[in-house]
Amino acid sequence: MKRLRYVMIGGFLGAGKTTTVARLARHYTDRGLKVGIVTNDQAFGLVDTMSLRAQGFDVGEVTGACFCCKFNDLIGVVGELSAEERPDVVLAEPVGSCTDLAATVMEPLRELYGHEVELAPLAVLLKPEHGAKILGGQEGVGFSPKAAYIFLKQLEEADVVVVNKIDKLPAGEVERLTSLVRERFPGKEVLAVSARTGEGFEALAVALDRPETPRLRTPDMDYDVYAEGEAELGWLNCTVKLSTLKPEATFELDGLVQDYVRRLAEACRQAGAEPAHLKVMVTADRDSAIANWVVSDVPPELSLSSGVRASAADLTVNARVAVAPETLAELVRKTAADLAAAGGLEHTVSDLQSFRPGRPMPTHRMPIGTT
Ligand SMILES: Nc1nc2c(ncn2[C@@H]2O[C@H](COP(=O)(O)OP(=O)(O)OP(=O)(O)O)[C@@H](O)[C@H]2O)c(=O)[nH]1
Ligand SMILES: [Mg+2]
Repeated sequence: MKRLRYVMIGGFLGAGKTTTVARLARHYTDRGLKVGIVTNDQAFGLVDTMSLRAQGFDVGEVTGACFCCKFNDLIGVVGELSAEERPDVVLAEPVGSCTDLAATVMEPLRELYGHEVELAPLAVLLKPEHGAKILGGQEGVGFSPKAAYIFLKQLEEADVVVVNKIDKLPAGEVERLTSLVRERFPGKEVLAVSARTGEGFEALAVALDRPETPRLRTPDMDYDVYAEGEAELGWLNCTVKLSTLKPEATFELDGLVQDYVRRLAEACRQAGAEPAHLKVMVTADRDSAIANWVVSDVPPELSLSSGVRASAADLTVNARVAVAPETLAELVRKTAADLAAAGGLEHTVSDLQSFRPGRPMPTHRMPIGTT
């Protein structure tokens, strides 16, 4: 039987993994391949799963911890995606604060499931908003060096580093980021793409079609620094239900989700809290819109517009911000109340989970090569 091809797209929070996964899924589907997608989060209630399903993709999710700590769940979810018809390609998006994937996910997949699964090279997206500062050794990144350690470790273990969002980078910035990556990681393959426009995707698809690059050694990984870097982030998922007081009254979904994210971004800014990624999806029946905030010095944006009005809607809030989770929960609740008051809406907050990610405890960590 032909082996299923496992394509994992890593990269920091807000780097553009889900946007890339959706574009690659269309690329493979257009070529007649059956595609399955696996999303991943520390909590449940994922914007990524909802948005990819809304685009018509077959999506399974691993929730509650990263792939490495829930390796058997990953295998189970891939099995479920194969229940009716085995996918040719599985696109997997790990949690954006997760690293050491080569030793904890790829090597175990090869060792234990190599007869069923074939591995594509590990592509890691470089988030330019934080990457330029971290790679350039600039002060005021907004995160401590421990979170920056994770960012750099993700790039270090990549077979191919992919500078994303080139559509919005000023002239010369792609070259600067590419040389910063090459200086730090000599010999690394670096590509440049826009997951939004599709620029550079032919080269990415070619790179992903190659056999996996043989790895020579297990990466050095300081799990204390990794754990402390991850725990710097407040992590919050919840749902906010909103409805007009009079059933005949309506609001714009796009305006509502933008207003919420702008207000929450402003509240985080005032608390001095750097976002890794704040994403909020609004849904009413089958319509949805998404607003995102990925770095403190650039305002939030609408990444998916619905163009519709409704009298009731749900906001799914996924916030990963460098602030205490209790503070984040307060800000999320208060912003929901303020939004409702300003629009004359009723609101309820439910399914709120807020925490600092726990220490990563991989199911497997397998040595690579001979060292
Ligand atoms: N301008 C531009 N924006 C992009 C591009 N790719 C992604 N984005 C935006 O960056 C934000 C984050 O994109 P996602 O695809 O959700 O990023 P992610 O890596 O999946 O984020 P997490 O799952 O939270 O780690 C969204 O606002 C996207 O629209 C791109 O190529 N160009
Ligand atoms: Mg994502």
